[in-house]
Amino acid sequence: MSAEKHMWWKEAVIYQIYPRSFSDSNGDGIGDLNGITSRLDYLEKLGIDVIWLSPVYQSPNDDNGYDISDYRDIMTEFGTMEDFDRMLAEAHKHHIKIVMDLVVNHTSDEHRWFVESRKSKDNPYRDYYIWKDPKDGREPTNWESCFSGSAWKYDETTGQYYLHCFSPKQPDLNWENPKVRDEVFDMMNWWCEKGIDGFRMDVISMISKEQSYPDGPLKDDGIYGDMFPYVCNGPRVHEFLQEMNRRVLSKYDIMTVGEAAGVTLEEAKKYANEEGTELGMVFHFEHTDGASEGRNVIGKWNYQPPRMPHIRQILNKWQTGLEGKAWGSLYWDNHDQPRVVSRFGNDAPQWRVLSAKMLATVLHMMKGTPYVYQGEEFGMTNMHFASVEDCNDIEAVNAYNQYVVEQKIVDEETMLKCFDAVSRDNARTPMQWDDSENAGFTSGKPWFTVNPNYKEINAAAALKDPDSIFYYYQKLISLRHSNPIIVYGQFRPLLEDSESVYAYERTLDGRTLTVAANWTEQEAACDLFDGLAGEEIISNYKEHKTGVLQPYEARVVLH
Ligand code: TEU
Ligand code: CA
Repeated sequence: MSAEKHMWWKEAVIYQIYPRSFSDSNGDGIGDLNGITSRLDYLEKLGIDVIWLSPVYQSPNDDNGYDISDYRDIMTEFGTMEDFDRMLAEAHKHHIKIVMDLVVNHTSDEHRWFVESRKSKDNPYRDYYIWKDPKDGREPTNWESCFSGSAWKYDETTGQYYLHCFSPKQPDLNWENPKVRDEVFDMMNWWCEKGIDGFRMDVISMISKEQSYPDGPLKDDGIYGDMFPYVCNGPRVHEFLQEMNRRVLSKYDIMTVGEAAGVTLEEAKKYANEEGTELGMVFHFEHTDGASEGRNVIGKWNYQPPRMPHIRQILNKWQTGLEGKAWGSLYWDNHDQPRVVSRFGNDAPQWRVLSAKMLATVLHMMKGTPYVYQGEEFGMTNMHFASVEDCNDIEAVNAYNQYVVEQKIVDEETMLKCFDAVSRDNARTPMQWDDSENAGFTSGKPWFTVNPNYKEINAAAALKDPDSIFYYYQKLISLRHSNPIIVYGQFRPLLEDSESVYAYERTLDGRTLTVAANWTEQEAACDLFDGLAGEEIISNYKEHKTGVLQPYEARVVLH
């Protein structure tokens, strides 16, 4: 028996949809809810259990929906509440649950709460947000926002600054104010009563700020300070989440996952504790935002390819560290990360399929709940950005303006090389459904550039090919549903000194699952399977060699 309690969401596989780029049903070039409904048969065939829906609420789209102006209405471009209700009902008929993206660290500056709050210092909504007087005639702290520039914006009307950890159109809510917590919990209960199946909680680790608001340590550019020590994992964050759990989460059989910027292993054990007093699980970022060792350019912007031993050390630390204490999430990419086969694998035509299957094996045989990002299941790749005009993402455009145009500390060619490697736009190119115009995503003009490789890389081609990445993901998902050892088996690292092979084993009730994967395009020494009597449950090769793993070869044997 495993140390962890058995829960449905621990045995599930989650599929993330970025609605804007998933499927357009009405020809306006923008993905929408009816488009999602039309693709449920495809998702049921893949075998996933849950859809995590990136935000679909009313929003001016300064940050593509992560700036919400009305939590109880659907973004006009995505459809209506009736469309949502139909999608929810159809998903449930397809045995698929729907988890909403809850963005409550901040709202849009067009939310009525902020429109009121900024009117005057004595407005009843003033303390829904974080307002501070100037300090020595300037911003209250030296903090840099996640989207470049100061994290404070001056408001002429009342002569104060407000905090925005992201864009100036995303003012941070003041969670110290019990009225804010009442509003948020009421809204969450409203969605739960509609029958949704859980929440992914956007930057939930940032809702409690250090109330002394100190300056942060200077960052690479020597101008702004790092706010993370004072906005991540703050003094009351667990208190707020335990209150959320009591007033909302504990009343429903739902799944929760916290996107926990800045989370450490020790903090994760609190957020996702097995007693269930806060959240079900969290996302950490050590293997993604921290994928490349050292800094190649500045901040997150680098193009250094990650090394497997660095990634293995991180993932093994989390696998062994959470064991029996808290549940983890497993992901390679999402709407904020570059495409997994380009970043961690090899998207050259001769290696793309093999390396994508290898990476999927490494992740899906681990302990935790796996997440599949739209298009990952058939190996969509990064894009090439020839100029900043090709970019849509506010994070990239602002970084270009700050580092290339204003501060001139990075040249344009280097910045674009970083965009090709790690820009969030890589994940936001339209879903490649088939080889027809615009990859079958829309009959109109797509809101964003379709990756030119859609002619070869698309879902229709994958469905026709029994050896495609799609059917490999389908098998991995099916194996997780039918083998408790994959869900609850204890994790133990193997071959920890290998430069090329990532290996580990899982044990449960006297049985062992041995997993090994060669991360390189050369043969690599590995004798784990030599003479091993057992059942090979999955591999990306049909023939094997003694003593070695072939290029990008992955093998899993149950014995
Ligand atoms: O992301 C929070 C966050 O930390 C990311 O901005 C991450 O640091 C960065 O993208 C790494 O490159 C969440 C959402 O996932 C993101 O899409 C939003 O832009 C952000 O919060 C603000 O809501
Ligand atoms: Ca549309």
